[in-house]
Amino acid sequence: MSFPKGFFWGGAVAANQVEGAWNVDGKGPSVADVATYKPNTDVKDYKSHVAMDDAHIAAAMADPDDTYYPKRRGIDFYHHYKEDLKLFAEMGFTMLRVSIAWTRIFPTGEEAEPNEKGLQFYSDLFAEMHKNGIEPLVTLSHYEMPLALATKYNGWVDRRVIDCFAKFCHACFERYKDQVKYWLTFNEVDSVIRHPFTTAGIIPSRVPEDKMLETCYQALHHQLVASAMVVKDCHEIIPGSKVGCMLTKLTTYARTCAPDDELATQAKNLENLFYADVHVWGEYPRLILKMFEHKGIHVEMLPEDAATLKAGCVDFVSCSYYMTMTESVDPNAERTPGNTVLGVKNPYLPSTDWGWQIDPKGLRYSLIELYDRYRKPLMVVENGMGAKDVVEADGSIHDPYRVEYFRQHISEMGKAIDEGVEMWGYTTWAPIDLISASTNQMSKRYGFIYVDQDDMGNGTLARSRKDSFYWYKKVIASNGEDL
Ligand code: BGP
Repeated sequence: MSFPKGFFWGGAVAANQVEGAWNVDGKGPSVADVATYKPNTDVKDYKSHVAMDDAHIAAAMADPDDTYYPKRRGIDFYHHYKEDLKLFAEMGFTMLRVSIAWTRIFPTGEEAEPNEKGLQFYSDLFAEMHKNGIEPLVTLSHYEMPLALATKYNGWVDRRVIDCFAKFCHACFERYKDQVKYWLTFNEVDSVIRHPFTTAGIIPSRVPEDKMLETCYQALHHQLVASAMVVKDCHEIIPGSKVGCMLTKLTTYARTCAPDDELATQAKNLENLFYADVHVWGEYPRLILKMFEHKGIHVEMLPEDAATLKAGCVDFVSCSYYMTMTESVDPNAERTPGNTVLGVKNPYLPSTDWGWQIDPKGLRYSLIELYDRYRKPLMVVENGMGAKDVVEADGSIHDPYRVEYFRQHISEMGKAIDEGVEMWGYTTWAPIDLISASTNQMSKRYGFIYVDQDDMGNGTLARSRKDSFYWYKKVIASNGEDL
């Protein structure tokens, strides 16, 4: 297996899942800060975010007790980042994917000037990364838009949010132009359709049910236009910068080879890829515009949007990859949850405790598909396994399941590279335990580094190395040879 020289190895996190300090140094509340954790429930997906309405938001903001809002405390990366970066450097990381919390820079999204303390925090963070030999990969929007834009405009449904975002990104490019070369615009840009509040600040109770899908596509269109605008801006401000799109890669297999299953599967895959199509090609695929027409979906596009999309094509394609899904037209086919989706169960695959199907070969399949379609360099910027870890009496944490998950996925990624796929890097989700995006649980752990904190926020926040820590270190040291 031959990972290219200079291949980036590392991990990925999002501000709202690690930083904490949600109302410190001028930060405004984001949509993530009002998502509730309900104790004693077997949460497997985004229930609390889906049920979001104005009354819930008002109650969350009036709640003096942060206990039920785990993203407000994260793992206190805001104050622990130096220690955490040292641990990442010890594993040999050459890249760390982080996001910038929009609300640290523009607390309500509409201030005339950026918040200096917020800007300084990330300046310090990037400086510390470089000191540790770690290249930053920065996501501009990772499920953490200003709550004020959600309540005032119903989020990305309103076209005015484009300018708010462009202003935020411009401030970031200006400030970090000498520190950050690699950027991503929207995390999992496709997930608006599945989780409108978290990803686009759309308050579902404000939208008639039969208009929800159209509303989501409208918000998505605004995000796609915004993304293209900021790609162009980044290229102008930071010569040589590389800006990518980020897709939830949900490769779907047909449950059977019955033609109806195959057609349903093809439709799923076209829908999944269309987001990246627009980013890479700068235009909507004809098949998707037809699909809108057939479903009676009207997306308002201004005449100038076509030129904007064309002028802001991305330099590379990135994705999260956790699982594949299966499709069937049989309404009785057994279902299983996946990353932000519910799909048909694949009888050939094992699953995690949260029902996410484990499919390392699906990663190879997905990379080949993406490279063949786009002919752009790829990065896998999220891949990992949520699991319940046990701390032994002596403090050690044995996580062979995690090692096995990564061993197989990295091996398949190596094979894809051998087959000709061009790849720049791989950042695992997540190198350190953090708050789960969908469930808000702490106990759904992803890290090589354990963080002493439970679902209710009890714990010392002490960091410790799991067995997988030493394994990943060895993988990086051998540039993926020693798995
Ligand atoms: C992706 C998100 C991440 C992340 C990951 C794991 O969809 O981009 O933010 O959290 O999934 O999901 P979860 O935390 O729900 O297990």
